[in-house]
Amino acid sequence: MSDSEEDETTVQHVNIVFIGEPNVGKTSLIRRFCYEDFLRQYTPTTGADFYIKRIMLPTANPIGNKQEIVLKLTDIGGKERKAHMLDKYLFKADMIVLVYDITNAESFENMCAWIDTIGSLITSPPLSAIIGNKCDLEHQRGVRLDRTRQFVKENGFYNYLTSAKTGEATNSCIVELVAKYVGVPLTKLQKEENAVLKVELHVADKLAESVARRKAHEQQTKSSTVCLIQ
Ligand SMILES: Nc1nc2c(ncn2[C@@H]2O[C@H](COP(=O)(O)OP(=O)(O)O)[C@@H](O)[C@H]2O)c(=O)[nH]1
Ligand SMILES: [Mg+2]
Repeated sequence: MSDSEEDETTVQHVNIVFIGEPNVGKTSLIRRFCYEDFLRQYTPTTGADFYIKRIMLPTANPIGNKQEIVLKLTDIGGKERKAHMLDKYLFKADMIVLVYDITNAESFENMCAWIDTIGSLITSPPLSAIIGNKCDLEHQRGVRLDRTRQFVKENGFYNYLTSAKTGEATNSCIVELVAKYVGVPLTKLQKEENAVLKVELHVADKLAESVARRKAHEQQTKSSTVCLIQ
């Protein structure tokens, strides 16, 4: 095998659509995953926002090549269930993630309405998961665990508990879902390795950002110098 074969990295695009009631933490989960940040104040999402994040996964192929996954994360505003654009956002979804807030029983019960809406808009909904977010507020839990288990069993969804606030299980749950989608079983070690790779990519993104900022600043300084000369 040549070196170039060994180093070969395939690229795959995966589109995950996040839906659920307003205020459950969809935007916070995505921002935690993409930028490692968390905002306390609530700014409702209108329409939809789109985020791109690259992650590396091993391949199912035993030679051990890596595959780059370009993740598109679609963050849909909680009010979009009744709006007319939802079908457009769902049309190209490879995965749908339904988010509820574990302290808010209504946000859990309303997932049934979301599932009905999805069913009425697309014929064969893709791989889906539910995420119970705000698990740092376990002491305020308003959704019974047996209710969640029953729901997951009835609908055949993957089930996760996360906290966008503390970061608990946020990254691993998204990485695990993507790995399931592309058909790669992840060992615990690989999940940890991936976390490291992701951080490296994040740092690389940040570096690229600061280089771009510096260049823009230099450019500005140059043009203002020109103005001064003129
Ligand atoms: N305690 C706690 N608060 C959270 C968590 N995730 C989001 N929030 C807060 O919940 C509110 C709504 O979050 P947001 O992500 O905008 O919800 P969205 O409408 O579903 O996108 C914001 O005030 C967040 O700071 C979490 O895991 N724990
Ligand atoms: Mg939002």
